[in-house]
Amino acid sequence: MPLLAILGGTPLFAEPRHVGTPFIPPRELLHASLDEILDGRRLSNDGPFVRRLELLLADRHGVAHAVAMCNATIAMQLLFRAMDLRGEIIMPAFTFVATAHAATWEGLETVFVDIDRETHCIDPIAVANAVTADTAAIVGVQLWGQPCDVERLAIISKNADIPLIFDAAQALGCDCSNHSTGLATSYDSVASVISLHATKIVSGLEGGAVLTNDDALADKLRRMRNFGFEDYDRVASLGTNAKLNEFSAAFAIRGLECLDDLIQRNSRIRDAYRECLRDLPGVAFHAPVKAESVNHHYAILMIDPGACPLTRDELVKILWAENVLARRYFFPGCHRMEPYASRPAAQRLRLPATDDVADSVLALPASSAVTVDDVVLICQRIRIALEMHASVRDSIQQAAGA
Ligand code: T4K
Repeated sequence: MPLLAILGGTPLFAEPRHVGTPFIPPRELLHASLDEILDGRRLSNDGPFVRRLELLLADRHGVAHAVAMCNATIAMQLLFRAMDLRGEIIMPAFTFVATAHAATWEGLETVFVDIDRETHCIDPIAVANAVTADTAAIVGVQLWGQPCDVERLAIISKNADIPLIFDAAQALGCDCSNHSTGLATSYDSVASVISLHATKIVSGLEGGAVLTNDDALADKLRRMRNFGFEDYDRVASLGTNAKLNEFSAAFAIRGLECLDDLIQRNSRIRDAYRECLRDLPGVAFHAPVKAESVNHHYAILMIDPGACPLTRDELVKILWAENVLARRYFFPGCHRMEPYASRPAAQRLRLPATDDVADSVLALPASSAVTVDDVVLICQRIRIALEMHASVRDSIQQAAGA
């Protein structure tokens, strides 16, 4: 049995295994795209690669428009502004903080609601209870690339006549139907935002896009991302610079060409984790409800504090010592981060499912970061750590006291 690194053994990996290792498309193809960009001398401002990327993204997700932007956070901000939202915006607290920041940056009041313990996505009942006369929009987050409860959220949105938006930053390529990113053609005024950040399944180094079937909204967003220009000389409205550059677009196109292979590879990683972690006390591999419609870009463990002999945070330390840089996504929940935590409303806020999930979730290296063989070794170390929990805990406590 190998000696754990936290007990003085050699770390499992010489080089760190990150959760977010970017996928690099084949270099010769990237070089060819770069040459084409350099030869054409069109580097930005709605160039041919951005236009092609937009067509590919719209096609892949079955929507009329994809409006590419410099990242998903800015894309959300522009979307909120383009929709002229004012007042409160309902969203889960269990999300990457960008969801909340984008709304706050645009002057909206975030109303955090709880999540479903199984899916980790926003709880439609909590949403229905949070709707007030001041509600401007509902934001569902497609966490871990899973569609949240789109149907029930759409009913709430329709009944209350409140637009429904999806933060689908993690959901690129999830299912090819319109539900892939939460966008359903049958519901008006709905848009989804995907991310092309370096850590995402398909990356443009940085990047994002708004997906929508609303022609007027797409036109408005295209103007807004380019200083409000309507044509060469005419500025029609307030705008900013949220454009995606040509190299980012080309990088993302090359990634999209590999997307189906990536999803298949991710599924094999998922299966390996699930198989190797079976029967471990208090450790559960998070299974999306509709596995066939998910990109499996994230490998999420749930550590049950009542049943697992080690805490989630002890496991993080053990894994980091092995150079397995597992992450506590998304601890501690947006409602416990600034500027939200010190707001008066936060003192009264009770989000038990969010708090429990945020305390027990552990994201493991997945996707491009690991091979199936790596997964087997990582799980072996977790198994050993649980078996030797008493000495491991002693060692962690001694290190903390030193
Ligand atoms: N909504 C949701 C639900 C999101 O998850 C996100 C982004 C957004 C909105 C906003 O989308 P963007 O505006 O970013 O397009 C990372 C990413 O920065 C962030 O994009 C992502 N979610 C979030 C889940 O993860 P951090 O703070 O955890 O990143 P960082 O720098 O710690 O990187 C993660 C790991 O990846 C590290 O272990 C190192 C490794 N890595 C990272 C980069 C950037 C690499 O190996 N190479 C790299 O180039 O937020």
